Amino acid sequence: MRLYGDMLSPFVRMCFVTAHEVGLGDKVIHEKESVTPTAPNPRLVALSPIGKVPVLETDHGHAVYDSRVIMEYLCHVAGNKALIPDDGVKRFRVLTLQALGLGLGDAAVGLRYETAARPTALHWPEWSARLKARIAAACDELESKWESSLAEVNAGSIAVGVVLSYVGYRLPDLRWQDGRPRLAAFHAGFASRDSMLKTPIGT
Ligand SMILES: N[C@@H](CCC(=O)N[C@@H](CS)C(=O)NCC(=O)O)C(=O)O
Repeated sequence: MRLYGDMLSPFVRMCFVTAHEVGLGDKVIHEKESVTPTAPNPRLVALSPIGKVPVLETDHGHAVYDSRVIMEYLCHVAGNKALIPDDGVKRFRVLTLQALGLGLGDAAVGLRYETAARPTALHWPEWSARLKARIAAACDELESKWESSLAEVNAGSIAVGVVLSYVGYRLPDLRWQDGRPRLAAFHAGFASRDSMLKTPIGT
């Protein structure tokens, strides 16, 4: 199977991290593609009308997107029941943590586009402030309420761990670690996992 995108995208990276975590690292071919919000990438649009990364092309030629569906697909192919448990209570806890990580990722990528891609004359400070507030609120929630789920490797902790790396890399001025020692400790441990070391930002 082929996975399109690059590791600058946290959504792409979390799919590659998942592939390594479920033992499919060498089965997923990396098709490096980059994106900008205003110019569609024809290779991606041929696979998905949404035109965002990541997109996975299965061995049967089917397109699978977006990141949360690709993560589940990889677990399914590997027969892995640990990253997205079947058990109801655990399952929806993990999926909610994953949604929190993805929401944090949407806000962080959105803020990056606002500050680095949008022409200065079109800046909308209230929107940037709202995105910053959303990032802070998500980090506060992760610090205070999710320690036990983050202690396990699951689809939620993967999404959160990867997105926090992105926030630190692209939005260092936010200093997300400040005042959040438990989240910082989680991230330090997660960032040293083999799956993270094999998928560095920029590859
Ligand atoms: N909901 C999507 C979000 C993916 C996403 O936002 N990808 C960004 C890169 S980080 C993208 O492709 N942006 C290009 C665009 O907006 O056209 C997912 O989880 O996969």
